[in-house]
Amino acid sequence: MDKFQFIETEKEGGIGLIKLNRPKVLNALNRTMIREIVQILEEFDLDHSIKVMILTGNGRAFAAGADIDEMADKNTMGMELANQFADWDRISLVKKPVIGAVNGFALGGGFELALACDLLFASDNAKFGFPEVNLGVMPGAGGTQRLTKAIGKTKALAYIWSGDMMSAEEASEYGVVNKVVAPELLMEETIRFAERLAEKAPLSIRLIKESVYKALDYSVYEGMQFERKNFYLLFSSEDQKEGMQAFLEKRKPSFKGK
Ligand code: DAK
Repeated sequence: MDKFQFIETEKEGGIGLIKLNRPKVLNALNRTMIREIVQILEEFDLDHSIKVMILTGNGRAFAAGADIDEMADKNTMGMELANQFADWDRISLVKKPVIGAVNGFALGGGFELALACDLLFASDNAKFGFPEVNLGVMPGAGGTQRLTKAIGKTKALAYIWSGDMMSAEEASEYGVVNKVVAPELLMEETIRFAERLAEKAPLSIRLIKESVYKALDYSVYEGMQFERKNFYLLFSSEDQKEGMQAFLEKRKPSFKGK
């Protein structure tokens, strides 16, 4: 596919791979690139052949933040009128699993993009951080919220105030990333995990994602009410019949996502 200027995409065995591709500027995110990322996430989300998406960066960065060249002369009302975050907000509406494979710097908007992924695998040389404070701004695409939910107030404030980078090891210790691996194994390990998810019942995977995210906003009681509705909903799927019948017949289920 060559319809994109700043990303590369591949489809293989149920997995949709998205690679940020401005390696000379460490995959700095300009508006077109953000729009392209959102466009392909939405396309893959509707593509029945794709079960899981992986987002990574070409070169030595996942993404070193928003493109500072593009951002430098922006003004408040211009950004508001351009509805700058409209594309960005659509990332969290993606229903299928999105796994981030962080291969180097994930800074500013790059860290926010990583935090918007459902799971993160990282190379042992990955570095996460919010350098906005050195530019006279602050995270604006979810950083103060998602990092705080992930690691708690005191650690989040220390990182966002100082702009210090978090190593892959620290990110793993704090539960920001699921797994840290050697750089040469990053894609292999990420794809292996994605392939395991791709074999599961797609509707279960989808409603589990939706239910788990409710846990971030709802009380336990409200969350459990929501969870129960999704649990019931799966009993109207063909895959529930297939999954349970296959167990009883001691064979592998063949899920259709219906
Ligand atoms: N923007 C533009 N160019 C960048 C860049 C960035 N964010 N990061 C790196 N580059 C460019 C460098 O300018 C350099 O270009 P040349 O000089 O070669 O032309 C090239 O990439 C290689 O970078 P370095 O030479 O600096 O490489 P080093 O290894 O020495 O340093 C570094 C790596 C990552 C520590 C350093 O490049 C760095 O500090 N980069 C900037 C990090 C940063 O401040 N990021 C921006 C934070 S603000 C939004 C969504 C999100 C946001 C805003 C809006 N909407 C949806 C509307 C988020 C805002 C931010 O991210």
